[in-house]
Amino acid sequence: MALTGSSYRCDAAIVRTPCDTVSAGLRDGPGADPDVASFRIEHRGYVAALADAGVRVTQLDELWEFPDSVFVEDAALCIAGHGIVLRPGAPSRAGEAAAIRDHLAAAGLVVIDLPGPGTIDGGDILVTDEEVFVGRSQRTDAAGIEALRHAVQPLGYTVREVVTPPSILHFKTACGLLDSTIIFATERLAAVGCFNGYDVLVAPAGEEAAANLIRVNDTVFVAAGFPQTTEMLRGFGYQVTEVPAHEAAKIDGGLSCMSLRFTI
Ligand code: CIR
Repeated sequence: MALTGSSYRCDAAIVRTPCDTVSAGLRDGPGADPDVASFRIEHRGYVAALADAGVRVTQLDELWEFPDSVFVEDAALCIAGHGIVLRPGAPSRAGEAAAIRDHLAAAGLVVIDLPGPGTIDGGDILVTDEEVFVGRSQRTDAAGIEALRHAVQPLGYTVREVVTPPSILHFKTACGLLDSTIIFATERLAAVGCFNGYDVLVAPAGEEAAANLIRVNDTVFVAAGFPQTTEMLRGFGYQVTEVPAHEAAKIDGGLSCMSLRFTI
């Protein structure tokens, strides 16, 4: 039986500095490029918020050859003392997995290399205390989910395969964990019924982009600019920190994507 809160309690995190080429990051549709200097300022704020929440942060050097490499979440899954090297589904991002591998080991995690041929992005994975939700998406396929199932079952987790709504990049674009049994999600995702057995708080209308929140120890990080969400969560007794992530959002990134969080 997993410890209550094991899914959001952490004492360490790995992040990566946004690189000079981040303006070429992948995105769905047209839109303004992120500004590198502004992105780095926001990233420093994100790192400071992690430290304030009691997390020791290891900041990796930028990788100019991978414009999206600031989104370390997609390259690995840190779970129960293990670092699972994933298989990012976008061809331009596949090499990010090898680039994170040694850092997982250096952090003291037991490294597991997910075998091919499937693909799976960390953004499609939501871990609760006992379950691993995985959303099948444009980036995450059946073979990738099967490989992950084999990797996490021996660690005591059950995999729940769900579907990432077609209009969004990743499953966690539309949801985040608030507590061991409470999930915050967009109305659309909640309506699918994939969270049976959990309580769901629905994102206020118009603030669906706030759904990619993260619980870090006793603090919930919510992207800045979503006042109804912040007020609602505070009303439920959560300690909320608003973290600016406007530049990440320009290339479809959010708060969960920018760190790997774990306990050592
Ligand atoms: C991408 O399309 O891969 C990046 N521009 C955004 C990745 C965001 N990652 C995440 O949601 N886990």
